Amino acid sequence: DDGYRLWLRFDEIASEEVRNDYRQSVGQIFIDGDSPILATAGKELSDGLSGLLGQSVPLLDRAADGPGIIAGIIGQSDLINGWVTTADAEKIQEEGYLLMQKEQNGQQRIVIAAKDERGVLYGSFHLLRLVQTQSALSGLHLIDNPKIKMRVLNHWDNLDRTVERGYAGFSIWDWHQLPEFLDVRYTDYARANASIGINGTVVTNVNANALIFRPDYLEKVAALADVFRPYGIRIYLTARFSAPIEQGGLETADPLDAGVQKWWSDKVAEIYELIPDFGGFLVKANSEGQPGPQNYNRNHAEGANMLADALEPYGGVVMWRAFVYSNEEPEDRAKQAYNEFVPLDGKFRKNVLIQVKNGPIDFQPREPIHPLFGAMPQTPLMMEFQITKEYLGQGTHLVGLAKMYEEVLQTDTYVKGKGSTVAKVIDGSLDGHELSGIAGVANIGTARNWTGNLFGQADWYAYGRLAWDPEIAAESIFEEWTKMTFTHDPEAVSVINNMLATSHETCVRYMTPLGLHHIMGPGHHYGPGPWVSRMPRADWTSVYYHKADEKGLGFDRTASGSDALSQYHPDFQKELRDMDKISHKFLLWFHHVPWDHVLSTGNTLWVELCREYHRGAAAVTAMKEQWNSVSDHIDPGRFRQVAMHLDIQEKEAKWWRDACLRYFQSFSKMEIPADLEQPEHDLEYYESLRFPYAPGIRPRW
Ligand code: BDP
Repeated sequence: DDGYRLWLRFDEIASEEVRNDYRQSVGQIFIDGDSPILATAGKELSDGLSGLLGQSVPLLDRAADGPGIIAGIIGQSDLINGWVTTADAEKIQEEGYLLMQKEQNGQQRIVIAAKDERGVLYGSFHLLRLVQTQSALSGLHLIDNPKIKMRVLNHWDNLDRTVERGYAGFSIWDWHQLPEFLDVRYTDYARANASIGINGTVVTNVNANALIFRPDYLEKVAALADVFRPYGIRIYLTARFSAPIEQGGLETADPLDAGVQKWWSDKVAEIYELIPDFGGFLVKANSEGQPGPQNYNRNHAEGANMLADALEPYGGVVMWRAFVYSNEEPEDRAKQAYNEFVPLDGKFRKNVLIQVKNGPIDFQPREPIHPLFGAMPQTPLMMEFQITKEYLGQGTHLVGLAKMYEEVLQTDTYVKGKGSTVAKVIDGSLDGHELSGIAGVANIGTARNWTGNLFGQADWYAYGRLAWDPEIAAESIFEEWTKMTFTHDPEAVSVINNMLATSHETCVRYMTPLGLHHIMGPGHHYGPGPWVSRMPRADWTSVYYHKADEKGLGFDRTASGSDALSQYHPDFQKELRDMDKISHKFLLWFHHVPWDHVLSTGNTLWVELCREYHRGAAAVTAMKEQWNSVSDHIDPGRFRQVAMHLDIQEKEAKWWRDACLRYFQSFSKMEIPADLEQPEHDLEYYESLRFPYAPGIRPRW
């Protein structure tokens, strides 16, 4: 097995008894209604259940006697209306569904009822998941509504098929052969996304190329949109702010210029002519060299609103990123987005969302939440998570990201009292926003198993499930995924879940323990590089972030330092202000701590740092043993893929540990405790390593 089928594996259930049981309840299907999305639901149910039950589960053209599945839209299907109570119907929202087992007038049914066709599709996938994980259907009665409206993937895919920060091969979009050639992967991609509730995709890189707006490219985009539509997925594009110059031949891209405004309105009209359900634009402006409104002395709101006005007549939105950089190097980059965006709260059009990375720096193994969450109550804020592992072991390390997503989503901002979690900010409930959204930077490529590292599939899966409902516990997502992907053996499931559940903390330990951050190799971000000190900008170096000196280690972001801490709510600050009370997770993020300072563990900072690095590396060795213990339950092809990656991860975890300890030791001048394995090489050796072809580097246009 090579992993191509992801979690959508519908192999025959091993136990005949279980199969027979399901045959009684889901042996036939009737979908009342006719539309491409309903047809998808029917086909998925029929194909999936036929595989699982080992016999054909037919899609009927009318409801037959005898037990089976009926599905349809409330208000449109008389049959469905007859099965759903008003009380239940009222609870179902857009894209949500009711899934129940019910007996009525002597008929046994599994009912999937929704207010719209996407709801029926999502309910169908939920039912498949229940059968795949061998859950009981009798007495089933659940209503599930998505908490977040726009659940999108962001592809950092370039038109030449390279993928920025991609570790799974090349881009799956074959622009050259589009629109005529439609790779079967486009359909399989859409299925996989629909199965976890993802309803949008931005197919182009945030470092955008205006060529996408050329008429022939728009036809290619339209061809992809046509493939995605029956799966309920809308397409979005990144908009390069200077496109009116590059594609329109104008002299300016000033958002207040009438000619520029007209160019965008005309372009948007052209897009909607081809793609009537086009979603809108994602924009990276005035960041890392990307053009933006500030080039014309306009602010982010003026830039975003100009595009929003062009999209508004068609119901399109602008997702405007808060990942900005000033040209001058700031004393603390962590403060910048907040400083630029908070004053603009209330100045954005209704169809603008601000897309904010989970933390204030850049997708580090662990960051505190971004201070913008909760600080712009008048503006819908989108979460941007990275699914691709730019800073977390890239293509080779097993790191269950759902734990990290959960930690971020459940963090309390305190802005409206206790319980004002990040999840409630982004689902719109805290401030009563109509629009809500979440984005995940995709980890998908041409690799046969889609994500390169097999366990990367778990991150894609978990992202979709949390986008649907940010309150789902990571552990229950791991359990679903493991059962759908690998095995039902209870022992093996628990071992694999444990690997997923602990691996994020493990990665933090061997890369950036105690709140360290941004100490990776330069440019490609592969491997350790705490010594990096010469880059075009100081805030691209490592020394800028760890501030190691003979006294101690860490970035003082309290009032005695950059005071970035003051950007958070006072109750949030309280937990972090004091270096003796702060959680060790964020110690060196917010404090410059003396090497000999004694921490709550009883160890000095130096000793704790050494022990954390060693705990991390040791946990990878343990993970290898755990994986070996489940070998009987995994097919040999996939077992080996994972085993080989774990070997690399073990080697690299030790490399991280030894390189970082050697480097920090040159400041602390203290010994690594004698009971710990000593680094194999000296610092010069680690510093001398070069990786000119490490994957995922940004191409220079
Ligand atoms: C950083 C990446 C860079 C991206 C940038 C962004 O290193 O490749 O372009 O973020 O999010 O994480 O725009």
